[in-house]
Amino acid sequence: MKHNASPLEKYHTQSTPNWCPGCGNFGIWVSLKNAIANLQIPHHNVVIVGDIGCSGKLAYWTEVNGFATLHGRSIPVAEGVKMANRDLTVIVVAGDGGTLSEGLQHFIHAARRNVNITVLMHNNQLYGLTKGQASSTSEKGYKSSTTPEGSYETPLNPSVLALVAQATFVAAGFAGNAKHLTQMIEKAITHEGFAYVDAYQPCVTYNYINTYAFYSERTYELEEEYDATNRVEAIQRAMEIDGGQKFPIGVLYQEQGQKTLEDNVLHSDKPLAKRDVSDISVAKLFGR
Ligand SMILES: Cc1ncc(C[n+]2csc(CCOP(=O)(O)OP(=O)(O)O)c2C)c(N)n1
Ligand code: SF4
Repeated sequence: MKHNASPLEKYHTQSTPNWCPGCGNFGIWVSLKNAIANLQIPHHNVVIVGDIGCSGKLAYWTEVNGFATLHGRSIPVAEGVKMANRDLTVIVVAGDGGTLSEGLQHFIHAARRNVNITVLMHNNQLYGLTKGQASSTSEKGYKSSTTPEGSYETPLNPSVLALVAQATFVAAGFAGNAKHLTQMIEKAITHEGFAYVDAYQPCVTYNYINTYAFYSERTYELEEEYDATNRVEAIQRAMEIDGGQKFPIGVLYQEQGQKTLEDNVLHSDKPLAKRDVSDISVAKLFGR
């Protein structure tokens, strides 16, 4: 590392990000590094599970443990990592395509299982890596190679989906407001249970609708007196984005004290990976 390295450079691998200049992924990356640094989690205790896409490449460039998975399969891999070693901080980085199309079922079931992982969704409202095709969160009218006349499908609302699937933590942030997004990621990581962060991420190359200016004009921070323990109110707030005009950012919902998947299945705080297996035999499974 250079002697004048910035505090976040310790999280850089030897490769340099090849995101397009100005891409919102940079703001999300800074926020994630800040959050890990602020929480003082040792590098070796963090696992970033990257989906396929511009978003998932974040895992290549961050100097913690990384796992590159298939498109839409980052959540089940993250669940497996957490179940094997519950001491690890497990963070999924994935796009709206991987999370809400290819991997939609995993998103819903991980939420209701309350597995203690963070899903950080880079929501650029399109398929970035494959050149801007419409995704589940694209605005109606969004034109791309697969929607030349403009998308006619109603976009999914990811936070509402997470809330209906019984997620115990749901927050939203904006890549152009790294200070706030850092706080959201910190709260998600420290939450005991499934945590979802919807990060609004401008794709400067393909998305001319959901730009930095679009979000700067439309995002607002939830008021101090907002009650984040009321799921119905959270759903109502999350639904504000449906008109494409108002985007609340902050912790929409948090429910503490629910058992996690690890609590329910492992019955021990000791990670599976660290248990003594010397007296366990699999011979019976093979009929011996
Ligand atoms: C199962 C599967 N379907 C399709 C692809 C092709 N593919 C690779 S990246 C990508 C788009 C990724 O979009 P998204 O998940 O939104 O992430 P982004 O690139 O926008 O960050 C697609 C369709 C694939 N690799 N695997
Ligand atoms: S295509 Fe879009 S999402 Fe992908 S790196 Fe470029 S600006 Fe970012």
